[in-house]
Amino acid sequence: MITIHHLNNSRSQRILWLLEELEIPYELKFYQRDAKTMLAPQALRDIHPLGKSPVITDDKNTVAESGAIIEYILKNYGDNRLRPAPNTPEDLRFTYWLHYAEGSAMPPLVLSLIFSQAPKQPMLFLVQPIIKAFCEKVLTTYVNPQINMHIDFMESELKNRLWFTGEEFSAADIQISFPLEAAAARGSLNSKHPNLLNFLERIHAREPYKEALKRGGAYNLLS
Ligand SMILES: N[C@@H](CCC(=O)N[C@@H](CS)C(=O)NCC(=O)O)C(=O)O
Repeated sequence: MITIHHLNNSRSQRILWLLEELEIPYELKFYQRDAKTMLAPQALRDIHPLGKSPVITDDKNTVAESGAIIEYILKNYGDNRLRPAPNTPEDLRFTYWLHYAEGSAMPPLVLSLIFSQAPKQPMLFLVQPIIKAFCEKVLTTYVNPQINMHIDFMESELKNRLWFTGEEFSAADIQISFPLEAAAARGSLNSKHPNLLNFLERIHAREPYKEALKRGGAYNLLS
């Protein structure tokens, strides 16, 4: 049976949701972030050297990295569900979004978190205004425009299709949900993004999504 090593309030929530969608039984092992650093505990590094969540174990296999985990689950347990038929335009889009979520959409969101939190860290009183001004500059000249560019792109991609791969819901929608939920939680989505807001509404209404939340516990991407 698949075991999900689940860090609270993390990307791991997507894997619970995927398994709920596929109706595949799984075991959950909970790990708590350090309250100060927000980092995962050593116990998760005992499962995989990077100690990042999600990570799953299944028989002799340990699989890390959300996209790789999704591919592993679909390949071994999916029975062709939640992915388009091979060699179709939808299949190409599926692969694109599966990689895009972590490879392109997440980096500016992570930078945003780092540069907005950095000035709040304890530091010498005299350097604080300099650090604050520097972080502000990085955010306004690079990070925020990048986030907006990605959000506008994703918004336009849902203009003529219901889901990111096409008319059918797929595991790529699960993968892309995390950057979108993070962007929404940090106030980057607004009335200029009706398609993305509608996408979030539709995924939140899915029973397997709700069931995964019940099992995974608190999910607050702002913290
Ligand atoms: N690209 C990786 C990112 C994994 C990642 O950074 N996970 C975060 C949780 S959302 C984590 O484990 N943070 C705790 C830490 O870095 O110690 C994936 O999608 O699996």
